[in-house]
Amino acid sequence: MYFDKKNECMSRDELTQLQLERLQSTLYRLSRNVPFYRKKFEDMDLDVDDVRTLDDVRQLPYTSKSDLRDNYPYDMFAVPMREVVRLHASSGTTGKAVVVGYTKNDVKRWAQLAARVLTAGGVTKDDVVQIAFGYGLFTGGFGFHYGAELLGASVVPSSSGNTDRQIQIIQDYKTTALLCTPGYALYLAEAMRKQDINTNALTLKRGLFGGEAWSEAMRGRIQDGLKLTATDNYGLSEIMGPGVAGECLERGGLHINEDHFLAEIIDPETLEPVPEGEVGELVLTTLTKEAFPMLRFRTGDLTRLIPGQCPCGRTHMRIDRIQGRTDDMFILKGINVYPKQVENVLAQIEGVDPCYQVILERDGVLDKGTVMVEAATDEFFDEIKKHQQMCATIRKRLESVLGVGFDVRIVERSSLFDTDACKTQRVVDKRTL
Ligand code: DLL
Repeated sequence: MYFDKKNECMSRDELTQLQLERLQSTLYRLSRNVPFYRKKFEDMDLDVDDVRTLDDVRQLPYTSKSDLRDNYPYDMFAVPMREVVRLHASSGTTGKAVVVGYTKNDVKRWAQLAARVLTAGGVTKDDVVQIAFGYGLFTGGFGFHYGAELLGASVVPSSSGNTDRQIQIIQDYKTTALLCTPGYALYLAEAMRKQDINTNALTLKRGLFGGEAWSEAMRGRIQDGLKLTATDNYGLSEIMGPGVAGECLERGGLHINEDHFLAEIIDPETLEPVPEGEVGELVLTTLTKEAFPMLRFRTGDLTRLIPGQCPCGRTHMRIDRIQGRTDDMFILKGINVYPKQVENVLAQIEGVDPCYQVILERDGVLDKGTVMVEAATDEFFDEIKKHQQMCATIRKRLESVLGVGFDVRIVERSSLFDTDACKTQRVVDKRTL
């Protein structure tokens, strides 16, 4: 099932030509209307007419998150405010939030792209779609909302939070498709387990999750817990919100809506393209955005291109699930550690969930790291010896794989999930300089 077969399945040649034309008109728009880019082009002695092939994109400047912060709130807009019909903002957990704007056309296209990823994830007009992403400045709620309406589905804008009410809505409204962060999906599953709700008797069929990093192990637990088919959805406010890329039911990677976004994967150190299939930083250029076009935006998200064509028939390339961020590495006792490495160790240990949090503290002059991990069952809490053995096993494995020691604490299921933020913060660094 496709929402827009013509564009989702167009030949690669046609797609390349379309991308080039759209890139060129985006460059004109930027050099005409955004002083930041005009100045960059001038400083680099760059004539936009010289961009004649898609490879020429490599001569163009990157845009970083700090460029956006420096131009807060409206200086990156390429249209006057009277043409802007909607404003959203990035979550702003690391510094000032970025404000993004949409024209009427942007909002219309956003709905179409959200409808595409919803359809790819198995949602149809016959579905009752419960959107438990936050409605507000966060793009998750509204972004999916208009896409689901455009599809003709019955939309329940339940927004985030209030778990008991969400569960009641799932049961009473006979929700068939659930949309939220993967962390919240797991939290809902656990809340239902505690309430002895028979999830086999629910009408849930599809789950479209995204907005934060998750793993195959988490997918498995969500699917088992909620009895639905879970697909991964990627997007970011700076580029549009949800609808940038999404998995089809083959679940072999997330198709990027390439007729609207040009993707590159670069080495974050050298800024050169990585060989096809290797992990690097995802860089995105918008090809049709009017109010907030972005040129080579460095997302900070690490992924790789999945080579080959997807059996679903879509010709748009796929990226692997996001494997982390360029800025999420931390240093403990001189050793570089990525949260993904911690997660990989935990995923191989039976009895604990892939839900974890790393706490970094300073004890006098010494750094200390603690890995908190949720138990898969309640049994560890009943038997002290078992609990201690399990902690020791995890400690040993972490040390041998990461080369640095952590304390380990096993905590109850769902206890690490932050219901306000609707996300689990993976690394909490309490060390002060
Ligand atoms: O999270 C947009 C969104 C909403 C996407 C709902 C999907 C579903 P921001 O708040 O700007 O926008 O956060 C964007 O979240 O750069 C990634 O680091 C992370 N992220 C988003 N989706 C995924 C995903 C929305 N599927 C930032 N897997 C991005 C891993 C994700 N990380």
